[in-house]
Amino acid sequence: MSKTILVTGATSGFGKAIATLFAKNGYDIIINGRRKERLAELETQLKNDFKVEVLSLPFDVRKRDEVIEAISSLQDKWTKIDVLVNNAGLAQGLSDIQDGDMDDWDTMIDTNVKGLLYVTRQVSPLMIKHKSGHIINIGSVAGKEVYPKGNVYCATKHAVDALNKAMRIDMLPHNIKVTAINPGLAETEFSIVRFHGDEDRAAQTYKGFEALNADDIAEAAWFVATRPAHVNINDMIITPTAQASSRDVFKTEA
Ligand code: NDP
Ligand code: 8X3
Repeated sequence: MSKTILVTGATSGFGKAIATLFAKNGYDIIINGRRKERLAELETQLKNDFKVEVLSLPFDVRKRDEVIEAISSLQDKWTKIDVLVNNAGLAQGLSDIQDGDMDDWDTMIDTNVKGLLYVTRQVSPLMIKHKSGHIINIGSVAGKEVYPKGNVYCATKHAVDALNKAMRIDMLPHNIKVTAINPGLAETEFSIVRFHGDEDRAAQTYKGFEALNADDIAEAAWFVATRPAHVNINDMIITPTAQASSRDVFKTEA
């Protein structure tokens, strides 16, 4: 019987690459995101390219009722979720704390922390029922250390780090694996979102070195999901070769 993965935030970046790689390897896929047209496009593409079953499940992870409604509406076939990737997330803004935009703060906290919790709260009981599963949390190097002006985004990813460790303990009796993948600088739509659509400023972030790409993270997700039953990868930090930490990036040009 084929396996099923649910990927939040699959309309772009890591989530899209993860959904695509798992589909390529025969998984049936539940794809989530808010942009329905992108989900529909990806659904068609994955079905055509890989002949797997794909279910688009649009919802906003920040909206508790939408999350509950979406997961509880799943037909039986889709309720045995082997892998959940808590990937939906974002940074908005890059400011000193005294200048921060409080709407940006709310969005980051609601998405990266509360959204991850809402989805996990709905999916983990399904995994427990089947006594198996794997929750992969997409954290960040920003969850391991802070950097200037990163304050609230870093705080949300530190929360993901803590929740990953806590979930690992809570899931132990249920034979459910829990893994954090913590990427460094990766070129996706992340910085365009962070800078509120300013593509030039976003592109500047990745100048002068080779950033990670979404496929690098998809390969890491595939690696952790395909270890033998007795092996759990707890925590993984992946950076570009040119990046040693949030603040140490070797750039050949500014
Ligand atoms: P992208 O902006 O390319 O993708 C983000 C995805 O999250 C989109 O599919 C978006 O879909 C989804 N999303 C955002 N808000 C919501 C929401 N409220 N409900 C449902 N889905 C949502 O960025 P990345 O792929 O780079 O980011 C993925 C994750 O990786 C994030 O958690 C990010 O913090 C983390 N990360 C990114 C790094 C990087 O440098 N790129 C490094 C380390 C971690 P839609 O807009 O359609 O809802
Ligand atoms: C994204 C990586 O360094 O921009 O989590 O915070 S960084």
